[in-house]
Amino acid sequence: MAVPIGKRLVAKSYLLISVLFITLKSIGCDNIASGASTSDPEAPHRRFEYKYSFKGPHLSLTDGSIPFWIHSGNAIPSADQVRITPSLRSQKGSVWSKNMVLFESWEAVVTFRVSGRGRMGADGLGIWFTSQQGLDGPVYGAADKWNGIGIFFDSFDNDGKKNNPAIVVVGNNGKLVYDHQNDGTTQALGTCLRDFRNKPYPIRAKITYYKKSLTVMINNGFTPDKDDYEFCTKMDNIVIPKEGFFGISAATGGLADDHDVLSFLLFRLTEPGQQKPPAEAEIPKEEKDKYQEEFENFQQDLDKKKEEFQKEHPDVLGEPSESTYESVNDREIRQVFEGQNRIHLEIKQLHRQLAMILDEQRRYVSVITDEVAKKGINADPQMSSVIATQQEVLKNLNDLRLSFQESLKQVGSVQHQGNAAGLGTYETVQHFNEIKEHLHSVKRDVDHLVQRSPPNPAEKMLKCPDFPPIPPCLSTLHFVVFVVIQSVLFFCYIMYKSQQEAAAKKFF
Ligand SMILES: [Ca+2]
Ligand SMILES: [Ca+2]
Repeated sequence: MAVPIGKRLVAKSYLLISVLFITLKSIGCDNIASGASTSDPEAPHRRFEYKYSFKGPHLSLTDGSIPFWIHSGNAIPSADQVRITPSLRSQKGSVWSKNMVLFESWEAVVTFRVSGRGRMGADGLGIWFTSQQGLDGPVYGAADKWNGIGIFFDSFDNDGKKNNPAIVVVGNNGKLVYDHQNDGTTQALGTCLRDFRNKPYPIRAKITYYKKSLTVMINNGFTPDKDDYEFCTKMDNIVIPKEGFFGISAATGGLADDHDVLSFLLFRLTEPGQQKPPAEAEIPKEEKDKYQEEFENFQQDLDKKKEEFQKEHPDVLGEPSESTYESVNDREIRQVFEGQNRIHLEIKQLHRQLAMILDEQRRYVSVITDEVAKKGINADPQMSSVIATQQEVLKNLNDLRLSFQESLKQVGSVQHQGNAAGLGTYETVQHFNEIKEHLHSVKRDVDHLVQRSPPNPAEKMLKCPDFPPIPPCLSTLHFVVFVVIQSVLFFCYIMYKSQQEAAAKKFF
């Protein structure tokens, strides 16, 4: 099967990162260990073994495998943990170190969570050191008749003695069949009662095999303090295989828990005074060279790929993004929009002013009408003509206002369309034409008003400014001019009216 080069490269880089990360970690752990040994001369020398360990945040590779470990069954490795079993019924899973452990004394620190929604869970989790990898089987997901030692975190109370969850240590020489019905109590070398399910912090189990003694210490997950261990059990004169594999397995039954392992850290223990394993052995020279070579190859591949990509996509690199500069089209559209906005605002303002004038006009008309009503129907014919003219003015103004309203709508819709689909379409041009027509009709109305306003010869005495010649093309300036004319006209009317009133007073 051909694996894509990209994937392979990524996998390689992950492996390198993992190895580097674990190695760096080991330096840190080693320092801690050295610190401990200086305070207690009897304490063993402790050295981290990255080939038998895993932990986040780069626990698994992109292909789902764990460096130096194999997983089987329902186990699901992810970046920061291995879910040995999900909380589904009858699941089994396990992870096992690929390499055989060849040193005699060790300390394993396992961080895990057992969590489920029920008050009771099942079945439990096993930590193993056995001469063979027990990839599959009935004992917490691992093989029965194992040769070595199993530390079981038994969630389910099979014998009904209300003594679960419990931690049970069972040794086997490869012939014993695990006593599930009694929760292994008949075979237990050591045991302690601890509830390890659903704790706020992960559970930590520190299992030490040193000078033929096996000690199990538990951090109960109630505190974030990682070194807060409690004694669980200790077995002296225990003989376990000299060489073997580490494993973690879990199983669910009718009830189910998530069994998640966050890390497995292994330390090699050496008695003080004994010759420490050579520091060089941590990463043998040939292995170092191999990784170095792999890294260089990876770097070369990466550079090559980069070059190829640049060749294939010359437009992607080396050119500033197009958004930096404005194209001619974009600029035109922007300018049109800005112009549109200005027109829109001007028309709006005109509309408002027109409404005000209309109100004023209405007020005057009502005042005059009242006046006429008071004077009787046979009033001055001049007065009737004034009223008629006023009403005409009112009507024209109203028309003018409606026209403006229509224009406003048109401009608004054009802007909306422009925003949605860009400018320059046929519809837009049409809208512009319509607006133009409306504006022409407005102009006509204004002309009409100007012509009709002087109702009698008295008006002629007043000098109103000349109407400016209207250029063929319309602009917002013309609107302003119209409004000015309208205002002047209005002023003229007021003057005229006051004169009329003065004249009427003379009659009576
Ligand atoms: Ca059980
Ligand atoms: Ca039990």
